[in-house]
Amino acid sequence: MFEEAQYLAPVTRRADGSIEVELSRSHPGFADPVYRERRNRIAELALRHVPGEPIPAVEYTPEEHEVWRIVSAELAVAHRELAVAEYLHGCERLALPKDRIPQLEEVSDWLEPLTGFRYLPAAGLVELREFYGTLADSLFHSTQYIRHHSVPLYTPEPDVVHEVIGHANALASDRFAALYRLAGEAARRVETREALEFVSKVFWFTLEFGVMAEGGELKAYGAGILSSYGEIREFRQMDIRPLDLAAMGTTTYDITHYQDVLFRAESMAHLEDVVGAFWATCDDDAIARLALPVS
Ligand code: NLE
Ligand code: FE2
Repeated sequence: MFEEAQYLAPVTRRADGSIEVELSRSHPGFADPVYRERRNRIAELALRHVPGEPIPAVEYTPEEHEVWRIVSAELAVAHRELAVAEYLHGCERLALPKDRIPQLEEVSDWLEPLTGFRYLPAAGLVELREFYGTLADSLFHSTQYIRHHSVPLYTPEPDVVHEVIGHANALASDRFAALYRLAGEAARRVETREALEFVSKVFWFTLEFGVMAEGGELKAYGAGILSSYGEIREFRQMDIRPLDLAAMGTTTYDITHYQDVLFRAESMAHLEDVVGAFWATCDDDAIARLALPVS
């Protein structure tokens, strides 16, 4: 979670010290007091995490595990048809459970021997530089709550399905993990807010919502497409544009609905050559030149 951070529900502390997650009126769980209480408890748990200590385990309810089972099953079918091979390779290596929500500590223990990545719990919004910067240390900030059961096919708000099925499977691939780390290094290197936002938008249009040509078809590798069994069935109909750093870094997007503008890499190597090399070397000056309006 990060840029999507704009959508993340604000977390506030009440006078009595308890935690309140403020869901917006349009959130499917807004009028569900049981869901809202769950969100408050899970945010509290994340806030209790001490760096270096194991991530506090959430005792998920049978209903929450059921949401995971439904979404996992739908996504597994969609992925075989619509996900890039490198992501499927990550799925095979990580072998996530399909019958229950895994704990972030478990996900970390499975990922670390593969690519070095571990997860950190996030109660709510994580500041942009912190979210991206820690990727350079092979750390991924993640929410722990699950989407509301009434709308399992899509949530604009990153949840544990998105963070784990979308991102952890990619982070189990050496090639994708290397790209995440390079994004983190870029976020640490740039100084201005504008440059940081440019780096984060390139991340949004690639590791979050990227698509790729493969075997004469269009496949998805972005975690935001790969965690929504609604959106993954639609991406081929969207406005598909060629991979272009200046365009990705300056195009605006609305996180509350399916993404209608997507950028296509021609292969993994093409993504690495263009986006990986950009993150590996970019600085404020280079980004300022890229961000200049074309006259
Ligand atoms: N739209 C994604 C999903 O439904 O899984 C989550 C948000 C990605 C930014
Ligand atoms: Fe994400």
